[in-house]
Amino acid sequence: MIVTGDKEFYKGVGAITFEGKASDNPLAFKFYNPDQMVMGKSMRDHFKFAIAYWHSFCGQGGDPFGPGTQQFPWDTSNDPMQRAKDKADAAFEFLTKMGFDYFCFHDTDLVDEAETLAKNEVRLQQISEYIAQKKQASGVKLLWGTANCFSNPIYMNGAATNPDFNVVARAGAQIKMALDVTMQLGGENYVFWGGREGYMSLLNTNMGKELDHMAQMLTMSIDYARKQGFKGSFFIEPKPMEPMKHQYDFDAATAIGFLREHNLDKDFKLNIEVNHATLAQHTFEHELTVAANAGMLGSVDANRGDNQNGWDTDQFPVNLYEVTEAMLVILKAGGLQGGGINFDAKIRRNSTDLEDIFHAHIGGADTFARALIVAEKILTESPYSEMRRARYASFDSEQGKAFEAGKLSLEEITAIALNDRDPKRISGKQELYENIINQYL
Ligand code: XLS
Ligand code: NI
Ligand code: NI
Repeated sequence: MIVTGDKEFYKGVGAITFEGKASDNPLAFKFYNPDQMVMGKSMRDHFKFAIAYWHSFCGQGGDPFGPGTQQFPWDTSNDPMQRAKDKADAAFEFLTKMGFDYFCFHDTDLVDEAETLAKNEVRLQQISEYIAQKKQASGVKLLWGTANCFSNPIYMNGAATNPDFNVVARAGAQIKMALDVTMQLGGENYVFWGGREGYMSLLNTNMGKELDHMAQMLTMSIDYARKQGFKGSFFIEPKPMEPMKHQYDFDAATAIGFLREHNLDKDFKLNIEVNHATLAQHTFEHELTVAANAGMLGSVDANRGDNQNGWDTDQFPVNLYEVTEAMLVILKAGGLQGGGINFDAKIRRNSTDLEDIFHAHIGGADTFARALIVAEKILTESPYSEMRRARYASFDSEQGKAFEAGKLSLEEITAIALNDRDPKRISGKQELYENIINQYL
């Protein structure tokens, strides 16, 4: 059901439905068919597609060289509360036209920050009540909320890792208020992306102290939310750089090590973002695999980077080969734990029609849907799984099993090597694996 406010913002666009590959309607899904079953689960449930409030309803295309290029018709009132309500109307109209079930937000996306924290809390509570009604009317759910502890200049030296305790306390208050809104709106998860948690120079930075402070803030946040009855997951979203030269949550492996060191691994999982993976010189597939191996594959921020430059371009996903590799990892891991696919992506600065945002999300959803169908076929019809199993078959032998179980000493393994055999040369067959992916695309 489409839910609009007093006025309709996306005039001329109705409900986006599945029409199949043969359709030439640009405002229809070609592959994403929400109720289609794939490996025993509907596409809707595999993905839990979410829209990112910040990119789609706040960011107007400004860059370091010039202001925004889009004129949002919901961003006109002089009253910040009215603007926030109009923005919520636009968000829910868009969501319900797309047929997506989820959204994600930062506290500061919902309503402009007031001059003081206390006034800000009042604003947040008001908009939270308004959005709760829109949720009720539409059935749309909240995948996760988060606190923007990076845009306000007060955080220029960090938030939880700020050298000044007064700023750390302010960050704590902001996180508490964002958690409150997330819980009021039935949020299924809560995200920490360490925007300014990192350093520009080690000369003025006590890294050990700052990391301990960060862990302390996460511990306090968990304690508070659990006390209020919050059952969802907390996610860390790794990113290696930008805005800081070095971000503390550099990549999945770094974040997992940090969480385990500070006993946070029971409450936390990871939110893996494609463009953050590539900024860390990894692939999306690599970061997903590291998280899955640790049992911490929580959620995905879907987008893509650009091979020709080295920053977070947050483009919508189109690369079928890359997303198929990712879906293979996600399916093998048994799906995402509690999270979904949040389009943390923005249209280009010169995409200025109101309908462009529909094309962007349709393309992203279709890319994931197509990749899911292909990945299912690769797993169930192709020799891929058997080839991977056979590659490690020697560990199914008696001695191989004993090694894996920790029952062999270095002397014993030496004796096996001396007695038995010279290892054969066994091909890794990478090109064949690559061809199999192509064959099923
Ligand atoms: C920025 C991050 C951010 C988080 C939420 O690069 O992706 O958008 O997802 O704070
Ligand atoms: Ni990002
Ligand atoms: Ni993100």
